[in-house]
Amino acid sequence: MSANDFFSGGFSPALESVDHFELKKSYDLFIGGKWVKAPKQFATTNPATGKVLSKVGLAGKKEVNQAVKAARKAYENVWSKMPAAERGKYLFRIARLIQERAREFAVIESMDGGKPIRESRDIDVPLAAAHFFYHAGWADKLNFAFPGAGVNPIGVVGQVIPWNFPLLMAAWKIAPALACGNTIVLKPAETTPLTALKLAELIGDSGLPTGVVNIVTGAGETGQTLVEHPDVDKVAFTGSTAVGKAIRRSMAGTGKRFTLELGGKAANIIFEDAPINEAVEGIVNGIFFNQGHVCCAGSRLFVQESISDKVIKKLQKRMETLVVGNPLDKNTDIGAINSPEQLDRIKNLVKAGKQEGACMWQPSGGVPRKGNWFKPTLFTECAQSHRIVQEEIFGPVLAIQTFRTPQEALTKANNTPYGLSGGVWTDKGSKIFKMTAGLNAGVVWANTFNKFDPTSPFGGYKESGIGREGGLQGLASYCQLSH
Ligand code: TAP
Repeated sequence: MSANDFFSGGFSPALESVDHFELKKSYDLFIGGKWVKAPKQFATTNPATGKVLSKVGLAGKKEVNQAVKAARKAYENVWSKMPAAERGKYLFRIARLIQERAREFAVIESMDGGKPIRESRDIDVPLAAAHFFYHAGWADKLNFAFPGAGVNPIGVVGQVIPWNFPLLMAAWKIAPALACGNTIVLKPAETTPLTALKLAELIGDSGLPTGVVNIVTGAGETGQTLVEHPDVDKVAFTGSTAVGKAIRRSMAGTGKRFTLELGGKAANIIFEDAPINEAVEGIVNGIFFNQGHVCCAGSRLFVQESISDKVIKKLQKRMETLVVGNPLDKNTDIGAINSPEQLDRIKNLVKAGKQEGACMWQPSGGVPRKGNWFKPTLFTECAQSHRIVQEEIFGPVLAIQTFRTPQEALTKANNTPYGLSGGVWTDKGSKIFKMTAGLNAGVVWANTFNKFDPTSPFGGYKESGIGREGGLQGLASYCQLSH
């Protein structure tokens, strides 16, 4: 496929080059510091073109067991015994290596996952490095993080991550676990294994003692084998609520520690006194960032009735300018949908939205002919009971409702099984305090959206999960604290 097969929004293509790194034809599993062949392999494809990028190993029971054993050995013989300041040095080294190879990681992330290069370059990769830097700093200061407490590692941690932020989610999981003295077996998502495997290469280059980090690729079954392994002391899972519930059931009675970071259906609430143009940018960023494949996406918009016509008109005008196209083009705002399965899920929920009586609008621009694409979409005339209002779509689809009073906005915003994130746009500080305190969500942004920082704990309530990642709260979940 040539650059011209993609829709460019009228701009000349500004393509990121792909000749500065090497993708191997196939990748094995990273176990005990070695590359171990799996009995079977599966292909990982570029969702923008449908082309196979590489083949990766499918880890079965034997390989997962081998990885857990390697992690146990490294835990007992090396990592838990190493002076904390030495552990910190490895984390600093990994952080710096990510920075050095940032361009390579960004391009592979966009090719394997479909997200725009601007986002992988400016958000995913720098934040992944920032997570290693942040946790490197804590490694020898854990007694100051939890004053008065005895701080010990937990042991071997089984980590399972989703496909929407593959490298960043790996960093969120690996950095705090290592800083606290644990060893790891990590399973990336089936559709986006490549940056985790590149991270394995980098970890090898960093000289990290063998077996401290093991990376096993595979599908859901590989993840299940890992989280159910009897020698895993803690499970850290990020993914859908349905799988999170199944994992929690399977862990009942095992005594394993766990954190579950699950789905969301965030409310983005715009008051009539808000700075409207900024709020419109916040709405766009809230729902169309990463094609809406974001757990904390502002997928439900609540606009105060008095300004709803104005906001919707401005939003539609802005949506007309969004470029949907080649993820490697620096002009692209919305890249490819991660997989045909996810595209089907989006299409089914959009169909349900229309059937249930909501009113759909999409901009006039086209989408590329080949690959997985979905136009940025908004729905008005939505009811609280509509599936598009209640269920996580995980795509570039926004459900809009209106409200008259702050209390009405809060009641509607909290009427979902989820409780991950939210946003409030208003000129009044007092309203910000009232709304943020009233929203049943783990993370709430005021006059901004989708801002992430390693110092800030992230996580949800209700069906959005249990536990936090980032900040002191995230650190605590990788330690055994005794008082
Ligand atoms: P899932 O289908 O739940 O998959 C997540 C991971 O779990 C993948 O690696 C998956 O492997 C694996 N898996 C599947 N079945 C499993 C099982 N029975 N036992 C153990 N592991 C299993 O989610 P997804 O579609 O990849 O990701 C989207 C979801 O993640 C959304 O709901 C989103 O909101 C949520 N998410 C939440 C957060 C936070 S921080 N709350 C952040 C990002 C995403 P395969 O890929 O091979 O199926």
